[in-house]
Amino acid sequence: MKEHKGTYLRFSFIIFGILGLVALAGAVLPPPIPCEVYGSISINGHDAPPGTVINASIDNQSRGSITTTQAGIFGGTGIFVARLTVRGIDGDDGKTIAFSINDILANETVVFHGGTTYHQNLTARIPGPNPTAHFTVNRSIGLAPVTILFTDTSNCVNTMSRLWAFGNGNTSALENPAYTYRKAGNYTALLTVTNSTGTNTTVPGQNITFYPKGDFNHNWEVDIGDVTLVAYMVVGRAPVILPDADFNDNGFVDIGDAAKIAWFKVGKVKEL
Ligand SMILES: [Ca+2]
Ligand SMILES: [Ca+2]
Repeated sequence: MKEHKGTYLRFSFIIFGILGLVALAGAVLPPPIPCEVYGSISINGHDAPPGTVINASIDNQSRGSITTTQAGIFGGTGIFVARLTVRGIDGDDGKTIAFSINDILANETVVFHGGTTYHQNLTARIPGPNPTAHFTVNRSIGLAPVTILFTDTSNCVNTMSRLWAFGNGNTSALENPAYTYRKAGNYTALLTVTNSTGTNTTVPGQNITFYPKGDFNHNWEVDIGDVTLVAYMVVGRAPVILPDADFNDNGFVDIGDAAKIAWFKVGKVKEL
């Protein structure tokens, strides 16, 4: 019995020993072979500067990172070039690697397969403030026809497109257009600017008012008041001489202009 007991004990030790080794082996199974990633790197379409930190993660857990030393590139194909090493853990094979660029999630991913070297360019976009459309005009009131200079003063980084609406159905895509209003009227000019962050339109817009030619008192018609005013200019009794009263384009307000507006008022001439 003793002999049997000793055999049994030795056998048990062997069995438990094997089980222990198996358990130990399981505990120290080598992790998957790392994979490596290299490529170009850009933020908002521009080369990311040196010092940019790229982090690789699987299941929201970091698996490795690299800090760039050149603009727009991380790693390369050379033997001694440092690449982004992604050290997976058991079970990572086939999972998605997400990348962050200075903590901004990159647009691209790759699938983890140990031992693979990936050429994967990375891009990220840091959202900026939404654009704010704004513009100025060199004048917004007067007598038609008149050419207005519009100047885009929007707060809009890297404007991709702009659309001017002059309030009469006409538009322009120029940066700073000059537009001639030929007919008297009230107009509301709008500017819409767009960049990668969004689009914005001036609200409520720029009111532009041009009265009919010769309507110096701004009541939307050439009346006796306007005729009288020009006559006063001619005789030097008006407070100011208005260049717009030079209807015959001879460089000053003279009796010819007074006569022309008077004839226009009574319908003897069709336009000023
Ligand atoms: Ca008038
Ligand atoms: Ca004149």
